[in-house]
Amino acid sequence: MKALIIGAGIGGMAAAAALRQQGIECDVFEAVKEIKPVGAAISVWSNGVKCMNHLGMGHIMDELGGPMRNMAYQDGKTGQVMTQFSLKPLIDEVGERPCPVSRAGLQSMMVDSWGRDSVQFDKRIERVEETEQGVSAYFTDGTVAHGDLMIAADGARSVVRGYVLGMELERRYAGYVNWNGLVAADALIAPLDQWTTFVGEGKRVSVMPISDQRFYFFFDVPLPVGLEENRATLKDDLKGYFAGWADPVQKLIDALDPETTNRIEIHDVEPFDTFVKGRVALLGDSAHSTTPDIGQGGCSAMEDAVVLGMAFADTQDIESALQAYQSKRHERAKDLVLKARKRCDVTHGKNMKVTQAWYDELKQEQGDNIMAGLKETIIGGPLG
Ligand code: URC
Repeated sequence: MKALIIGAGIGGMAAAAALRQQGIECDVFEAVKEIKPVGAAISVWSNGVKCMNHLGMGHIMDELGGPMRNMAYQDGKTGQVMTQFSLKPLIDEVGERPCPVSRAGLQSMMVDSWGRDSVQFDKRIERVEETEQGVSAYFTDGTVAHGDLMIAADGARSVVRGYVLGMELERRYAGYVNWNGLVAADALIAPLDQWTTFVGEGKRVSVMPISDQRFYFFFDVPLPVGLEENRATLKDDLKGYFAGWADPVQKLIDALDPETTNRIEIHDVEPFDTFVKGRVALLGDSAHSTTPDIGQGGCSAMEDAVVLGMAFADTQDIESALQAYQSKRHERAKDLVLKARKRCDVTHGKNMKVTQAWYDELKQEQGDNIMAGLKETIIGGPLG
């Protein structure tokens, strides 16, 4: 049996690993010559780490995961700590740690784990054709690949999604712009072993420790969509949006490199239930594109891959296995997208009264409520 994997991002490489564990041959195709993720880093929460372990890629987490042991919220303006606590009770309870990782590092190590020479780059899919016997991928360079099934991990702007759903979906603007990148970890910005978030005015500034004494940082500002983007004014823009914010925030802006800082208008896609048509399955962002607000985009793709592998462990009948994959995944994936959307709205001042109430809550928080929310998200995954 041979699978065509469309996309060599997190979802595609996780799917290839999962199918290989079931003895299924995979040909992997990637649209671009060189993958350049739009996010500098990504949170792999404990559910994602469990998936990576299950898929034989736990070593990547060991190597890339940052020392995120504590969590804190601080008032953006005054810098005052609103809540600060150890994540140990959560880690002990769910049985695995969270691993914020560099996106480029993760991407590269996942491709290496599969075999870099076994990924065909510069292969952009244009069209899918299915017959009783199999499925064909037609690429824009005029070439065609044939397989028994197709896993379309071709991202939030998936081409294959239109084929599976029979219609195109619009992405929904989530209402905020996110600037993200990596800087040298600096204790004057935040403790080196802590996920620290400064909040105020519906904005947020956050740093997460990743490997090699670096911070993943992101700045979120609620803004209209389609504003001009200009690297030359990036620092001044941030200085403007965060005028009067506490010293660590100013230090972070001073420290960042505008050349390697990404500016993303955050979108998601309204959840849908159909991930599969015949021999073709959507996986990862193509099936459920989320805002990053609960750090579950990558994890959800990894979960898809694990469940896909489990489905083929149960049956080698392609259509039955893909149907089982869909029925086990669509509710969970939808939950995560909607949970992220809800958090997004509270965090980013969709209704400032609600956001203010959240700030007030944070000042009373001992960690239990936040960890209960994180736990619920984590244990809802396929590996518990
Ligand atoms: N939570 C995360 C977030 N990661 O775990 C992450 C967030 N990355 O709210 N936002 C973001 O950009």
